Amino acid sequence: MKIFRSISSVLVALIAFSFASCSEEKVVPLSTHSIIPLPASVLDSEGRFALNSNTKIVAIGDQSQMVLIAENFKSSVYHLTGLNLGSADQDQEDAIVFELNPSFGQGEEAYKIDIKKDKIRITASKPAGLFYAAQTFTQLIPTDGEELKGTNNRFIIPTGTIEDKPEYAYRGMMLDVARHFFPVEDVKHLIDLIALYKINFLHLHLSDDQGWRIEIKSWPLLTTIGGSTQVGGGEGGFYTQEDYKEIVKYAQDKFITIVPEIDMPGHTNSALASYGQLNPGIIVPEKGALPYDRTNIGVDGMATPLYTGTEVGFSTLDTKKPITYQFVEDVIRELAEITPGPFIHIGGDESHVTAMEDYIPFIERAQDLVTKYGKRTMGWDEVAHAKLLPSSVAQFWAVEENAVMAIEQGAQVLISPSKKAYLDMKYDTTTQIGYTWAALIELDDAYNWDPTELNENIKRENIIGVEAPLWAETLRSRADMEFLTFPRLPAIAEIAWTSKDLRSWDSFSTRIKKHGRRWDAMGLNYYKSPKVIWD
Ligand code: TNX
Repeated sequence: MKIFRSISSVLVALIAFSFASCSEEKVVPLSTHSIIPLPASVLDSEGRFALNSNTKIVAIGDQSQMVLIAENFKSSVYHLTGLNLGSADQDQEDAIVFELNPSFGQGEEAYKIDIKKDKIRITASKPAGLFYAAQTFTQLIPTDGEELKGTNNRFIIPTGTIEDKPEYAYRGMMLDVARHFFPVEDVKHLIDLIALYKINFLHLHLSDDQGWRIEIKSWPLLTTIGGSTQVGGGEGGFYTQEDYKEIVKYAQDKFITIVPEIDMPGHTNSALASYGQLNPGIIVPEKGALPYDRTNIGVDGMATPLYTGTEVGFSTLDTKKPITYQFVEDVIRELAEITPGPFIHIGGDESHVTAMEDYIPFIERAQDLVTKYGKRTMGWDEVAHAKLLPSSVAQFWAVEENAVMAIEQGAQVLISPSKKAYLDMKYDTTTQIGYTWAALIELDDAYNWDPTELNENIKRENIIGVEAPLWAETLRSRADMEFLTFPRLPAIAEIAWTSKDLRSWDSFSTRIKKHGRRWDAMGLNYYKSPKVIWD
């Protein structure tokens, strides 16, 4: 009897289900949609909006700013649905209205999406907010983008209201283009991907021992010699200043600010190989510490050999010679001229062969030069040994005490703990690429932490935001870059965007599945973490 009852209830449920799916499309309520990063507030209401070929886009507000938002949005909708949405000037029914309203308040990046049966209204006080709203909205469209649907299709969006704003102002990713060079097209591709998750800073690690990747007109050998190779001895490459400007502009259109890094005074072999004048030639810390024949490194003023290995910490600029500061100033000046964003990153990590008494004044002079050219200094946490300006930012990656020292000097910290946020760490022991020196970082490890819980002296108000660095010693292709970045980057993006009390692994691990389906449709080479039950 019991069995019969349960069989019949299953049958009833099946019939009800098939009836529902024939007569009307199944709609996932707004609050259970798979939005990443999770918005601050989502309220359901009874009803549905049908996105279809008659839906019009209406843009209210300064048109010079609105065009970009509307065009970006239309192109995302087209790629997901095949619908070619038209525009209308008037606020009207069956429209998605984007409204730039300075009195909306709530901060520069906040937005509201109000979905009613006959109209969707998206409001923000700044274009960035509208852009983020568009990213959220495209995640609501019930398709994986698997094929271009015919224009007769309707896409049902549940009604309700989303109100949202980020926890942190800086939500970043770093790409190391020095160890392996990535051409402009790969960087643009990465920008497209991270913009979907409301990342707003892309830090480019433009120089290291193995390669110098940005044209500096006053020191041309940096790229012709210093940029000529990479880890493993491949061809290398570099961005001309025009290439760099193109990346900056492309990123800007997706509300992403480029943070250029020139790593100094260590991690500079590519510069020393290009210009021997920068080589102190006295640095032989201990026998065997240099990863190559030290014929030249030991000779003051001689260019070093190019380096294609993966050791760190063996090189340094000559911190005592005036020519070094001419070099640093030229590089910072040229970089500042082509960088509209507020930050220049001076590196400062792992300068193991620079004596502390030389390191400190070097960092302070570099910081002064960044300030002279109108920018704020960023540096890896070691820079806190120097006297930091309150406008400077120390990027915590390894030593908590350094981060605390920076805070005590009035500077803010950017949180990139290598044990949690390093995208070049392997997922598990079977991962083919990446490193293990900091940790193995599975998807739940990348998700289950909070910047305010690392150290009691690193408090919410000291933190500018979160950044996930992708070092590239072991990466050889765009596919490798994708594999280590996804799905961990969305996890870090949620830590940076969504307030701590709203986040949970259970919820995230359910929502990420839907993204996996879209990534499949895009042909993205992501890691199918066993921590998630993928669709
Ligand atoms: C440490 S993180 C480095 C990089 C390496 C990375 C590899 C940091 C500031 N320095 O030079 O690429 O480890 O994981």
